[in-house]
Amino acid sequence: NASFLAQEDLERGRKSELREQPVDPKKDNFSVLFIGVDARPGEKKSRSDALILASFNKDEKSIKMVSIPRDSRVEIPGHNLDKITHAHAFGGKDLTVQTVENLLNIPVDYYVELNFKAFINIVDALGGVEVNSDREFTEQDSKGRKNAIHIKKGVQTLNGEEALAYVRMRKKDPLGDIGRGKRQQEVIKAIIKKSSSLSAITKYDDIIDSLGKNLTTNFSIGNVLALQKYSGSISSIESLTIDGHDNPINGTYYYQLEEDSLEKVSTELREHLEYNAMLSSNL
Ligand code: C30
Repeated sequence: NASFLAQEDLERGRKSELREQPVDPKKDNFSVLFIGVDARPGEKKSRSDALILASFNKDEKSIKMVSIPRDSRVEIPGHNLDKITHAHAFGGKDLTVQTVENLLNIPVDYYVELNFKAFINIVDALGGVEVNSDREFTEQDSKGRKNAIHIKKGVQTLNGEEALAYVRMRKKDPLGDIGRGKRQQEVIKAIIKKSSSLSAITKYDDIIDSLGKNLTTNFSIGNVLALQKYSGSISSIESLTIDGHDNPINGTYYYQLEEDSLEKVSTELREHLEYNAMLSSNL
């Protein structure tokens, strides 16, 4: 396979510190953290604008996803309480992964870090994605041209630029970054759906070749091809929400995640990964 995939292990190596063994997406349940950045992946000083953790259960063929709002006030290892978006600026994907593991007490087995360009290329290579917008709005395009993108209300197929605008918009939604997180999850679902309907495996080579350094991941090419087979058999994709509320502190806007809700989501994801079961079987 001649495709180039910017594969990069985390500093910790293949295995999460919360795992006894590395997981193999071909035969184990696993988790993936999607990290959307407004920079080149690997550039450490940038913040992350989108953080979505997904768990995959191989027997149920199901996926659960949760968005972590970027202003969530959380403990960043070595940096006390701060916005989770800053974990990336302090320590890139490594610290972002550690922060999410620490917050939810769940191993993050894989990450996919991508920027605008990779996102646009993926959506375009798939021939667009279908969404159902709950509102009509205009948004800037990737070059910063104001109101260059027009999203209608209702079901429509978005190309790469349109899909990017769809997942970036927050100011015209009363739910702000929370509403934006929902649109991001909707688009991930649409991408999974669309990619499963593609028969030609060469499409994947095209996609991977188009990514260059705009997407980095610790999945191998072999993993990605295995996942592509998986995508056709996914039976359900469920969205979970961590409840929270606005919490400005000394003039800085933070989002306070609610402890009960955090606990509930953590438990649900752990069960979905059968993470406890795996630990006890190793005792
Ligand atoms: C391994 C492989 C190949 C595959 C794995 C399998 C799968 C399923 C792969 C799928 C991978 C994908 C495509 C995952 C999707 C993950 C997502 C949803 C990524 C999101 C897109 C992305 C790359 C980055 C995040 C973009 C976001 C959310 C925001 C950045 C506002 C400022 C100050 C103003 C500014 C204003 C707006 C839009 N902008 O956009 O503009 O920086 O947003 O809210 O920070 O800025 O506020 O007031 O200056 O104009 O309102 P932004 P902001």
